[in-house]
Amino acid sequence: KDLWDAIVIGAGIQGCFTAYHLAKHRKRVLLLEQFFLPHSRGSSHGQSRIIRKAYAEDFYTQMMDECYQIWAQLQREAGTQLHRPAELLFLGMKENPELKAIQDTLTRHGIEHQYLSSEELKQHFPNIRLTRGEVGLVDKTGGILYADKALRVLQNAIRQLGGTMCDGEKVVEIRPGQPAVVKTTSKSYQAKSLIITAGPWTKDLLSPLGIELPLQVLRINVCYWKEKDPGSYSVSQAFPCFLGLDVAPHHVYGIPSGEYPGLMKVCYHHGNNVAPDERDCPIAFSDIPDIQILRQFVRDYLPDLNPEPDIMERCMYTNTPDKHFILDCHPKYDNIVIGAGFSGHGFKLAPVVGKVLYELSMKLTPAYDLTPFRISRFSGLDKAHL
Ligand code: PYC
Repeated sequence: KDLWDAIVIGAGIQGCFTAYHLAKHRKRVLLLEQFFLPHSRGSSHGQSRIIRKAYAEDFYTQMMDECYQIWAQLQREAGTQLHRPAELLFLGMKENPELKAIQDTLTRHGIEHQYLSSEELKQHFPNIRLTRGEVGLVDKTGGILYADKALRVLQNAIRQLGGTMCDGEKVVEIRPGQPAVVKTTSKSYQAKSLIITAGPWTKDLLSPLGIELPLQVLRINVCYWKEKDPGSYSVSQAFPCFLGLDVAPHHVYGIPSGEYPGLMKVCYHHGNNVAPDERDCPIAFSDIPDIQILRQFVRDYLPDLNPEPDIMERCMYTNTPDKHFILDCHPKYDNIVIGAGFSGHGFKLAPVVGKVLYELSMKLTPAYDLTPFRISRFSGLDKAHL
């Protein structure tokens, strides 16, 4: 009775989708979360995320097909709107190799898209100022996911499917073995398999288990900017989500106004290194270099926004060196599964990530080629070295 089929550590979007698939398949699943739910201390909170099929890599685009189906199914099951269509505009220089690779992927997969010359881009979106003659590529499958709502709906679904969630319990020790033992601040549990989806805390959980994953944790400032003329960048006026490729050393992305009326989300896809428990320590505005980059971007490209952030929220990215996820078993303990390194673009892909992690934990063969996501791609982390 006290032996769980699976324990999932971390109730962010990836852990929740993993628990959802386990519970759907009638597994006895326990989902552990260190903070009381809901919370905003990790990487899955906030009002919105971008959803898109457009990627330079085929493997993400292939996964996105099924992701859209599962998002739609969850939305139907819950009777709650979790997704709103909104075109996704890539803004970049004509010769940008990433832009070309994305266009090629969209063409190869027969996904509806539109290439816009500088002139066409100006006509389509007159309130974007093109400072360097950028061109556009529009993914017509793009949209906005309502992130907080999605997480809430998913957690309700896990309970309804018979899964158990314990929040406010931090994992303090993992003892590998069959069964594996998980000790938290209040209890000890046993399971046939463990899935670790602890976001920025993953590295510290895995160090005592003999692997040092090359994960970099970044503090991300999620900035909202006021429209001078309310509604001019709004989703209801068909303003798109966008990803700016050549506008700064890392991408800048935006989500049209709607979630906070009159405010548009424009963020830098990078930040400062941070220890996850120190993310919310006060930091002087002047010490945040990405805000300066964003101010300049807003001034240059979005002239109808006030170029000072109006609201700043916080989030974290957990990046791998190649920005591809880690979806694999521990090299030494094959009943410990790891989902990590979502590198700021994992939310939309969580339905399939969760399915793959469930399958790995149950020793099933996922339908996707997991080569890009293996731990062994990092030097010194293949089985032979451990
Ligand atoms: O869709 O990859 C994405 C994205 C960029 C920034 C936030 N989400």
